[in-house]
Amino acid sequence: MRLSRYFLPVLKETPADAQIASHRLMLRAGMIRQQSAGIYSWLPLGYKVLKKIENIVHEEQQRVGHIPLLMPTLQSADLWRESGRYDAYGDEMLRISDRHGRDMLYGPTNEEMITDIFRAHVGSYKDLPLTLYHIQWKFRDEVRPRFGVMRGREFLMKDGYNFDLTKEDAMHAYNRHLVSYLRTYERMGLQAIPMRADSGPIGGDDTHEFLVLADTGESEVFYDKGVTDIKLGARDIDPYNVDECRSVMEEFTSLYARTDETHDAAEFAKVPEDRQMTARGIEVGQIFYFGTKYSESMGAEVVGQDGKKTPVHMGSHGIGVSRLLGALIEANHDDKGIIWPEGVTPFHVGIVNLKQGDDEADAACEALYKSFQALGLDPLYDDRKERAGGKFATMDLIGLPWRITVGPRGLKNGVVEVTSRRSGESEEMTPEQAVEKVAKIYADL
Ligand code: 5CA
Repeated sequence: MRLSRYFLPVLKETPADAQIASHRLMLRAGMIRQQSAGIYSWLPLGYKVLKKIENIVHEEQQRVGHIPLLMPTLQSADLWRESGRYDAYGDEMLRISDRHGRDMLYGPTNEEMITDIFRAHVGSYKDLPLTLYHIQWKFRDEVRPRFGVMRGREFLMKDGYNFDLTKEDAMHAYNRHLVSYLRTYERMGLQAIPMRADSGPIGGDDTHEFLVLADTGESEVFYDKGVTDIKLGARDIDPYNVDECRSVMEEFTSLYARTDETHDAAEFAKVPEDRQMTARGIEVGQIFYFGTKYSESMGAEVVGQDGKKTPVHMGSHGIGVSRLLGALIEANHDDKGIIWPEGVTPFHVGIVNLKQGDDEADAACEALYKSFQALGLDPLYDDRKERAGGKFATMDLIGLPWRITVGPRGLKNGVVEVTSRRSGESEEMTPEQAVEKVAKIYADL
């Protein structure tokens, strides 16, 4: 993309009503525009990152055998009356009626709808296990929407639902989700710690939230310092292997780590004092096992091996896809702007032409631009007739991890400058070496 032809409405002023860095930076970098409280348009740069995050979530879900589908945002109230949640859900649910006076709602989650799909099409234990998921917009009429996309009213969520014959099978699905979530967050360059939590309106006793530690997080968390040392890394876990998934679950959840909802001071006191940590965290996901709560009330049954009908065991598993942008920026920024991890950056590399209109500089930039494209990479070429300082400030604000600066002086010596956004360090090299260096970084991801 050439910046002169792109739509990047960068703001010069810091928006006064944005209280935290990620919200400020998303507005300033022209990623989002608020349309009403907690409801945003995703401008091209924000939309690009949102799609990258979605793609990672899709890939990691499908890697462990979960199957994508797409359910609508609007749901019939009657489905929710069956489970008893239509009245129980309270004011967070946006209730609408259509022209025929039928009660509808904008889905805050999809347990009822997926259970309806299941009961209509699945009748035998032979079709289990089954995990279906989608990535779809949700609406929750939050009392205090704030911090931009972090606590929106309309937000994008990945929600997945497992159907199993027994509790034991459903706990394997739970553990498998934990493994896939850990990998998903790590691929984005984030550490999200599973913590014992409260299940709220979803229900059930077994639930873990995934928290990214950040001072601006909304949850208070208590944990054993040791949990921050555990990483999934490049381990190759077989998602169908019950013992392997269980052992990852045990490894990641045996040390003390809880949100304020389930915090137990007496248990916490047993953690060695120098390892007792209290901090704040951003909840980027949650997994639940709730047994037969929905299958019993809604009649989602299968015929078992013994020929008898039995309600299926279920769980639901969510990732806050749009919230992740906020969490990523909270964890990766400095006073100049965003610093995208390579895994989610909107463009792989920025090309800054210091002297637009200079034949040699223009030609060198064009050549770099085409070389990156030929390698399947996505460069952003700042080809505007702007001062160098302004170009650098824009690149720093939007946070591309790598920048190549091209100017007549360097070109005289046959070199361009490659700068890391994260370290700020620059290196001179030939344009060919610059392409090779950046291409290798992305190939190694
Ligand atoms: N049905 C279950 C799992 S599929 C469910 O709804 N879980 S949840 O309530 O925990 O939501 C899943 C994730 O969505 C949360 O972990 C959080 O990251 C994200 N989320 C929840 N509410 C909001 C909100 N108002 N704005 C942005 N993201 C949100």
